[in-house]
Amino acid sequence: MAKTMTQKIIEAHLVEGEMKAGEEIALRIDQTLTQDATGTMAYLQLEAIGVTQVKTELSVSYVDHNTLQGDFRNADDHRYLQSVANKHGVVFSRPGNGICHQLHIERFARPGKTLIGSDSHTPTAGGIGSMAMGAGGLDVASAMAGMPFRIKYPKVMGIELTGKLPNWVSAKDVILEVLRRIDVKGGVGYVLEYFGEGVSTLSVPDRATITNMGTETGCTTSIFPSDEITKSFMDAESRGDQWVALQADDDAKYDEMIIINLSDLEPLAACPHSPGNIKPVRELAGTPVQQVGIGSCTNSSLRDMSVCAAMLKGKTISEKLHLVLNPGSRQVVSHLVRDNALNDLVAAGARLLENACGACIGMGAAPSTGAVSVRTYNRNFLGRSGTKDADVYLVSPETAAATALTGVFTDPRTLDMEYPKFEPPEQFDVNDNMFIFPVDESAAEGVKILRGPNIAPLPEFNPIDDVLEGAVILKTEDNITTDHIMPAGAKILPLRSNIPEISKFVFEVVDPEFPARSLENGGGFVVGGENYGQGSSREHAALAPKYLGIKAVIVKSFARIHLANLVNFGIVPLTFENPADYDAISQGDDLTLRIGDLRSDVTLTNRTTGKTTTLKHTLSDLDAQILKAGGKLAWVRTQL
Ligand code: MIC
Ligand code: SF4
Repeated sequence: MAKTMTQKIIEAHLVEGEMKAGEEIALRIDQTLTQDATGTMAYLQLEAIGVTQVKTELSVSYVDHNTLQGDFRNADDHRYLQSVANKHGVVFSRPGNGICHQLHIERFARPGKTLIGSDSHTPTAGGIGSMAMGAGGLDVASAMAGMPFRIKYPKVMGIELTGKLPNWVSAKDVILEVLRRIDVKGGVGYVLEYFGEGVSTLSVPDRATITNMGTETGCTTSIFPSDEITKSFMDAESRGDQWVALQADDDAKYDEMIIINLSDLEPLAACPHSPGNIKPVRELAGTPVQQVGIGSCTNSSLRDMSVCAAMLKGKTISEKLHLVLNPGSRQVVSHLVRDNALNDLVAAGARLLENACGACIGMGAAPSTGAVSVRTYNRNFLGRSGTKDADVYLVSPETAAATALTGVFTDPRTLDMEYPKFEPPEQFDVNDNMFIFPVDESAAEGVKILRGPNIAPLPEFNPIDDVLEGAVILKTEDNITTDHIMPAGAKILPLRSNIPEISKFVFEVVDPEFPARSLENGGGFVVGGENYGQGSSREHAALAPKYLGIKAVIVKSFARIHLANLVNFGIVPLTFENPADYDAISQGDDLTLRIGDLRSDVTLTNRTTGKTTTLKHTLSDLDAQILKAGGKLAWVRTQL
């Protein structure tokens, strides 16, 4: 039978389950990655599981999110991460080396391999043909401990690319076009698989931009074929020997199909406050802009930075705005220095930030009050920039640089300028000296793990009762992101290793009284709409509400990673059988939920209104066991 790339990789890694849409399958995981903001929890959990050496082919711990080091807390986390990596056989990427996804595709990702990462943009590695998925930290810790990763067997959406991108239109516009068509929920349950003659016109970093931001469609992951272009990229990274070919069979069947003619695309922008709110840049042209950001894991490759440098060369950015740059890696910077492109950027007035996530996650460079900020990043959720009333737009590097020059939203096609052509180098500057490779297993016992006062012990949770009672502490709308549930930014990110402290900020942008109200009520329930928990993989969005006593979340539908995180931390995820039942519940209502052993539907009695309704769930028997045990950590311990 003809197969898609997804089917080929799954078949080669299937440990349990049947390859049928919607069935739970377990996959062997070859590689893992973590970053510091989710990593401290993941390694505390790995320690709690009690495995001495990781069982994967490769596990890498990156430091790129929490790099401000405003006080001892971030620095302590980094020290912990370095020591724990060394002890357990994990490669450690030092702060300053770059952003995890850019580095992973440069140095480690491989076609045909499975990768899970405690970051929702792990699918970036799909640009090189890896089946790379975002997951909660505990799932990544379990994979490091050698356990398989469980997902619902995905459907495959074939995205056929034809034609060739016109000048001034680039990979970011392709993924913005995908988002224009299917929005932030359209990918749920699917792998987005790219194929067609247009694929060969895109470089690996271009493909990685597309798979990176594919996350915003809610998909399980996105993947490109591994072809001659992939091979030359890997050759240029001095690892051509790791290349293998991968593509779908000619007559492979897709569950869904989209055709995009690259030649027809134009510069696009995602408007506030959703990556799926797409408009052509020409319709926004002329809007005054106060900040431009170029970089992040979506658009910080050498190509992206070099094109911007060529556009800014010999010019000065508009005095009406600030331009901040966060390059993806030291390799990128080293080339920019050699080509004098860094000088072109800085001379034009760009502010050079660290090779890290930076402004993308609100770590510095927050826009001014009510500002319009135009960024090459992948998310523009409310408040994520650090300024609640800022309007953040997501665009290509070309649109960002054009806007930086004029001070107003600018379609780059309207500039009086020749389109800069970029030729990728035949050989990249490979320098792995900011990776620390772990000591040999025999020496691991002597490695001391260094902890600081901000690294609080993991909270322990009890098994769950058959009947849950309490009040609706919060009722929310559709598309609540994990940035709404557990915000990040310079104030809150340093608390990622300290659940009691970070829980004080749960739902801060929605309702700052939430934590106090939940504690006063002895916990209770959250009610929500469609696509609850989209966005970041941060398990703190489950762990911190659990710590505040949240017992169940009842919504119209869930996003994949958040649903898994709720199970992992013992919060029961339930959905309304009839979406109109959502309307019949108000914040403050007292509820009784008979969950039993979670093998069947759940009855909800609203003690305030007297109404009884049925709630559904999609939990497997294993999920039910994990939940009843009080979460995955408690359950895993019983298994090892
Ligand atoms: C994000 O882009 O939202 C993050 C910050 O990278 C998160 C991870 C986190 O919250 O630590 C993600 O994408 O998973
Ligand atoms: Fe970092 Fe932003 Fe990428 Fe998340 S989306 S990994 S915060 S650069």
